Amino acid sequence: MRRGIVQVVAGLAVVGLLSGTALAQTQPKPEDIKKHETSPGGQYEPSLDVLQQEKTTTPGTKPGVPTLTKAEFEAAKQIYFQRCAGCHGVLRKGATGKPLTTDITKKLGYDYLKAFITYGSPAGMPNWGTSGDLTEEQIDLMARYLLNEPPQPPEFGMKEMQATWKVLVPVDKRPKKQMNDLDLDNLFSVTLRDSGEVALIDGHSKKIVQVLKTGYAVHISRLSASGRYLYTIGRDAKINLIDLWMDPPQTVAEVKIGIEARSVETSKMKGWEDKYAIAGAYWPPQYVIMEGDTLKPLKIVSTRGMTYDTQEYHPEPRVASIVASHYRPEFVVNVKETGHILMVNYEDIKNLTVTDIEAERFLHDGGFDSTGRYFLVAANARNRVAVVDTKEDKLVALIDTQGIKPHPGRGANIKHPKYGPVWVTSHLGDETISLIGTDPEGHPEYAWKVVETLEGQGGGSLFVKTHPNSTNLWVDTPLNPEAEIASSVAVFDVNNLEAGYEVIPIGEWSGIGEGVRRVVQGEYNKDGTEIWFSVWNAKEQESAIVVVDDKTRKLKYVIRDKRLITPTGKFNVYNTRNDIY
Ligand code: DHE
Repeated sequence: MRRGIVQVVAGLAVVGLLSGTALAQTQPKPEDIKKHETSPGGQYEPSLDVLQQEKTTTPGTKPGVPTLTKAEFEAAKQIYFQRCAGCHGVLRKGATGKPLTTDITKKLGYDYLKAFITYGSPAGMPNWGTSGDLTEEQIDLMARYLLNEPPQPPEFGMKEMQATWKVLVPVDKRPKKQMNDLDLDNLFSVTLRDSGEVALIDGHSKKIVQVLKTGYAVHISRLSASGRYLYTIGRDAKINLIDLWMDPPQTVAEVKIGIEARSVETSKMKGWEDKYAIAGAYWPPQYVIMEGDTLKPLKIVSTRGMTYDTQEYHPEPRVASIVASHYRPEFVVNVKETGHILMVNYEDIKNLTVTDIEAERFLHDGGFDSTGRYFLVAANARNRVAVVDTKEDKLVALIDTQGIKPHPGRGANIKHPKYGPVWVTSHLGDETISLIGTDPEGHPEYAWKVVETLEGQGGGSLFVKTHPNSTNLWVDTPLNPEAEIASSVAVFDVNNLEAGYEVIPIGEWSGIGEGVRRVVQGEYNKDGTEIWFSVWNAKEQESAIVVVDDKTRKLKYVIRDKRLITPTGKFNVYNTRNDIY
């Protein structure tokens, strides 16, 4: 279960077995039930949907431990990977949540576990029972499951990778020049989350050019430095390499680099354009360097190792965001649970050099400042942002963002009238929008400090966005519990931030009447004259993309098409390959 059981479990493990009084304390007083409800920030934790399907061996039963039938064990395992592993780890050794290994759970006992799963805790453990997310039978099952040894999911090494690797169109059979008449720089790759596809949409006509089959629930798209190749990564760790020069664009190679994954990137350093690709996995905890134009896996590196601070072994530190340095032939690999930022030099893959920067635990998502030199990444469970200088390969600062659970996406770079260039992040846990100074040369007194905070519509924000040609700062709130806030966005005038925000009712503008119409992730066109928002409904409902004129903030176009199933992330080719945001 997610964060929370945490502190209590640790405390009780020290004291020993639970007393009756302690057990009673897990059941909150009726007037305190509300405090146990899960916040939007608490709900936004990894669901290991692919890993739950994997075959694992069922550990044998031990004396004094409740027996589970094979079917019960499978059902409990699925719930665990979907709901609990994101915080407590695949092996139950702890991540943002504390460990739930059997030495601890046995001391806590069945009744305690059951009550805790039912009511959650104000510290962050979701109230699975009282929220109605899990039934009483499921909670009974989970309490018994936690008393049994956890299953060990399989590894995924070179043999497994090679077995999935396919070059569908060999390099010498590919076109030598662009064969279609698309304006590739203004093409958008749009994740169709629940259909396992991406849609390529023309930025001018707003027509879907092509829908391509991909891995399961693609997380992000990234572009090669030349703009020719598009890489997508599914949650199932499947990468598709799409050649945008073909008519129509199509997948030319694919490979699976693990079982659960979220990030992919390609080499961008001058002289190394399009040469390598890299992807990071949640399970097994590893990153993989591949040939850029074929996806041939070349090198697998495990991220298992010591936490940066207490220097204790962590068996499953996931790979979160990865970006490509513009200053050195390096990838910046963010290792979540142990808090290391790895500068992986790809000049000599056989004798790999990695500069390991101690940063902060629970690194998640981030982006560059406006110069492309500094990389800012949120350690979201620590309410901090770490800043790395990619020219010097050094940590520059660790900044308390003054909000709860920063979640920048790649962030937004605005020119502040007083503080100069600043990078912006919003938060999952509250309405704070934090502005961090990023100009140590021109504005040294403001560099790497929160220079200002703004108040947005509320918590549940995932992404902020602007463009160098715009003076608007857009802030979404798709995970806010209020439907009206989740289906609209706030927009600030960068030159008059104190005036507050204007609310733009994107969900309403979509013309769709059904569903929550969560509005997620603004993405600009190449020129920065319009911004696209996804209106994200459930799979069986209608979704849309709403295009807003950036200058007038008025509706420009609504893309409604039955093929647009659960659109979420959108990646403009030009902006993505040049790190413009
Ligand atoms: Fe994301 C970026 C992980 C849920 C949409 N997400 C990222 C990155 C990571 C990550 C590590 C950075 C990748 C990079 O830059 O290399 N996301 C996770 C999770 O672990 C989490 C919390 C739960 C899960 O089980 O996956 C999660 N993410 C979501 C969603 O539910 C979203 C809203 C919808 C979806 O499509 O799944 C979502 N994540 C995105 C998007 C980006 C992203 C659109 C890229 C934003 C950008 O502008 O770069």
